[in-house]
Amino acid sequence: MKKTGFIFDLDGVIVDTAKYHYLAWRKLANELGFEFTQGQNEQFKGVSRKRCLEILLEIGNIKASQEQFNRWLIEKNEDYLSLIEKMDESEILPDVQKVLQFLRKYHIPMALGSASKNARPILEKVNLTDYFKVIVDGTQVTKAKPDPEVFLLAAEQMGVRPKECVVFEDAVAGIEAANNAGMLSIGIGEKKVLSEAKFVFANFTEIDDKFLKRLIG
Ligand code: B16
Ligand code: MG
Repeated sequence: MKKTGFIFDLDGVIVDTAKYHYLAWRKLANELGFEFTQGQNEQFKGVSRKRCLEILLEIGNIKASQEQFNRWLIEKNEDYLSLIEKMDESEILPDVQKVLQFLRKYHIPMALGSASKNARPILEKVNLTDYFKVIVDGTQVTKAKPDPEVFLLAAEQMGVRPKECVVFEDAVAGIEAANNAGMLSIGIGEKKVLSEAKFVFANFTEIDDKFLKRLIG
């Protein structure tokens, strides 16, 4: 199963920004007068900012004009940006660098495939930009995960065929997108949540060189 291109999701795979997204959405929900739980936040993972707000307003049973909707989008993003302002390398999830370094040693091209419009500045903050040959983020895609667009674009820009790509994802929609792209999906998180993934690991500490060597042939 020789794999020649590796694609990484950002939020929840490389860094735990999901918790900051959650806090910013919860703040908005509370301002609007309702609760937003961590369980509900699961469905926000890998989903675009706009779609997240649509879901949030459905949860709160709130109707909004286009203008108000856009103002809340801006407000949430400003809150999120202030929460991640001080982010640094210490927020990289365990053993991410180990895997990136292993793949770099074998000259395997790597791409970032994220729904986030803030992906580039976050990679800069945690000092990982240089590992990635390609960065595809929320500013470049028109169709959200589970559509495979983000990963297909990453494969094309790496010059690797989709079936030779591996995708690391923490979101149900992201695993579906990888499968829809014909790529090998690896879930980072819980098996019961990411049941559609080909392999699931709790985090990168569970992924050893032997497994990676098997992937790259
Ligand atoms: P932003 P990923 C996704 O990133 C997050 O999982 C999702 O919760 C968020 O709403 C989305 O990015 C958009 O983020 O508001 O920064 O553009 O997991 O695809 O890296
Ligand atoms: Mg994610």
